[in-house]
Amino acid sequence: MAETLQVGIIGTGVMGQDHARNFASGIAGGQLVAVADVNAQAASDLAARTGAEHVFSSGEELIDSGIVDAVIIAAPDRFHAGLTIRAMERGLPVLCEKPLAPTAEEAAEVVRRERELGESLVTVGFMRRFDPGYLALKERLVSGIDGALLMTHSAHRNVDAYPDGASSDTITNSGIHEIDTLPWLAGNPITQVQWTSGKASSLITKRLDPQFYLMTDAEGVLHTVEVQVQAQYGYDVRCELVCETANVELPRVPTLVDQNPVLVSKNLAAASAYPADWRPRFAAAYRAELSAWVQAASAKRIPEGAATATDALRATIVANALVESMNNGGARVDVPAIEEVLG
Ligand code: ISE
Repeated sequence: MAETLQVGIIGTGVMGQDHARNFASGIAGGQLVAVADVNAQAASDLAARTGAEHVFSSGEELIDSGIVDAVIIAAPDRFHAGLTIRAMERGLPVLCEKPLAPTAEEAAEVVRRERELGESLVTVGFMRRFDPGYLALKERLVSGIDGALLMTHSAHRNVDAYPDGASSDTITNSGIHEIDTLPWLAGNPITQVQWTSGKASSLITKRLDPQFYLMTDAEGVLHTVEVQVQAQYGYDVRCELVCETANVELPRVPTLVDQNPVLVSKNLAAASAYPADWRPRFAAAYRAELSAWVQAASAKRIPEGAATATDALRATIVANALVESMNNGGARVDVPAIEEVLG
C-alpha cells in the first residue's frame, strides 16, 4: 500500500461530489486518485475538478483496476451491497454511503460475506455519529448525569429530497439516519416499530409526506420520529432526549457557524439562516468521518464509533419493519433479531 491511501470514489451524485470536494481541500493521509460513474462525462468532470487521475465508467472496473487502496461507494442505494461485496472480495476497505442496502436480505448478504472472508473492512456512512451535536448528546447519556433516558423526539426535515422516491424510500433513505442514530445514542436495539401518517402535503404526490414513526427499544424507551422530504423552509434536523432529571436537545436553530454566527432579533423578528440540505449542516461530521476512515482504512480497520456492516444491517432490518408496518395499515411490527435474518 502506498504511504498515502489511494482512494477511488464510485458515483458522482451529491455525496460522491461532496467526498471528492473534501479530498480536494485536503484530507491527511488520503488522496483521491480515481472516479467512476456510468455517466463517463460526469466522472471526467468530477475528476478534472478534484485532481483525480483515473476515470472509469463503472464501479466494478474501478474496484478491479488494482490502482486503489480503498473505495467510497456513493452510487444509488440499490447498488451499494453488490459493490461493497466486490470491494471486500478484493480486500479493499470501503466507506459505503448509507443505507448499506434498502433491503435486509441484501444487507445480510454483505454481513454473511464479511464473516466468510473473516475481515471487517466495511464502514457505513452514518455520519451523524461524527456530528459534534450528536456526540455531545451521547456523551451526556453515557455520563448518566441526567438520569435514565425515557423518551426521544426527533424531526428530520428536508427542503426537497429526491422527489421521485416512493413512501418506502423516505424510510430507507432518510429515516434510516434516525433508525441508526437513536439506538446508537440510547445503547439499546429497536425491538418494535409502528409507522403512521396523517394529512399529506399537496406539494408531493409520489409519496406520503410527512411520515411518523414510533419505535420502542429493548429498554422500553420510546422514540418518536417525524420525517419530511418536502418541508420547503429549510433543512432542519432535531433531536430531543427526555431524561429523568433533564431534557437535552440539539440547538433548535441550526448551528451553521459561517451563516449563523449569531441569532439576529430585529424589527420585531428573529432571523437565522437554514441550510438548503444536509451538506452544510453536517459538513463537520462528513469531514471528521472521512478523516477517521482514511486513517483507519490505511491500517485496514474501521474507525472507532463508526457504523459497521452489522450496525447497518440492523438499521435496514428496522427500516424494513417500518415498511411492513406502512404496508399493513400502521400495524405494530416486532423487529426480528439480526441472527434470525442472517439465518
Ligand atoms: C439523504 O440521502 C441523506 O443522507 C441526508 O443526510 C438526509 O437528510 C436526506 O433525507 C437523505 O435523502
